[in-house]
Amino acid sequence: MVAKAPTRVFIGLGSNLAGPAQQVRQALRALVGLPATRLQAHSSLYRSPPMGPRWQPDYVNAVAELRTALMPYALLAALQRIESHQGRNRNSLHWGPRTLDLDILLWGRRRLKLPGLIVPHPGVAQRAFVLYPLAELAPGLDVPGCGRVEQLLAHVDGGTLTRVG
Ligand code: A4P
Ligand code: MG
Repeated sequence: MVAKAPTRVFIGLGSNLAGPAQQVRQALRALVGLPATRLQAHSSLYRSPPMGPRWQPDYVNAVAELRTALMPYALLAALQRIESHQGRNRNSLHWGPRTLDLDILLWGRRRLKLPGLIVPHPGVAQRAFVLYPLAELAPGLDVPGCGRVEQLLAHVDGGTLTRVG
């Protein structure tokens, strides 16, 4: 299903298995191939220690900006197909290691609370590995219900985040 006017949507990408930086780059290429969607820009890649169980490898994260005419559930389904294609095991531990995680961070200025789809993605405002790439990509961006990205950045610790070359 497609909407009439494209919406500005931000996607969070994360990986900590099977060549995380390569996984993120492969996923960015997959986003280019989505129907009724344009990949407008993407951030640098950032490495950080895991949030959640400590025994897992470091993550590589990035944020992508899309213009899409897809409806929210259609985009979510397409993102889950990309995750599966890149070997995502959906039955594994909560906040455990994964080859690829694609989250819908923001959907224009909308707030969605639908079964299986919450936007802004819960945790956007508290996670350095989301806020740093988001601020790089969209300075001054307002996160609906949370505030400007720079204000949110002031409350997280970016000290363990490093840019991947
Ligand atoms: N879902 C609801 N809202 C959304 C949304 N906005 N975007 C539902 C995408 N999915 C959404 O997701 C579980 C369910 O969330 C889906 O069925 C979907 O309908 P999932 O991807 O299967 O599971 P998950 O990713 O393990 O769960 P969760 O709670 O989304 O995990 P997070 O929040 O993504 O955290 N440490 C670092 N440094 N970097 C990371 O990227 N990521 C995680 C996972 C843990 N630690 C990390 C990182
Ligand atoms: Mg997820």
